[in-house]
Amino acid sequence: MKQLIWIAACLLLAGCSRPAAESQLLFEDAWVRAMPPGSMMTAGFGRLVNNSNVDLEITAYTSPQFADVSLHRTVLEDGMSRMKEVPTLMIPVGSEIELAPGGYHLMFMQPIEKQGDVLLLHVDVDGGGRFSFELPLERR
Ligand SMILES: [Cu+2]
Repeated sequence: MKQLIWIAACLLLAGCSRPAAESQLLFEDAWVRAMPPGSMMTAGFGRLVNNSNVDLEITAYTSPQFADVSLHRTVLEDGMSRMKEVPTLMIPVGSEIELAPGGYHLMFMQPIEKQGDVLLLHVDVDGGGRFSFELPLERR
């Protein structure tokens, strides 16, 4: 039954081209830092888990609430902390990638509409699948 609901939600949201059983991506413990008034960007964290039976390569992130969403990684270069965009992210079968302060993180930039309590995030994977997540905005 859970599977059926997932498929229905998936079709409703974006028209996935693959059945749910073939490609399942989870976003565990996901949260987005609540934005102070006037702020133009924020960051999201959690664990992206490949629960499917194929490797998943993430190729795009979008949200109806932001004009620009991308994956960044904070790296140390010459003792300086810098953020670099990560255009694609491969998550092998059965593995997970942690997004945490100081490492990988989602950057949400150029807010389009009022944020409320929840952000909608679409994650596109190579081959045409799309996964959608609702991420809570939290003050941490
Ligand atoms: Cu960043």
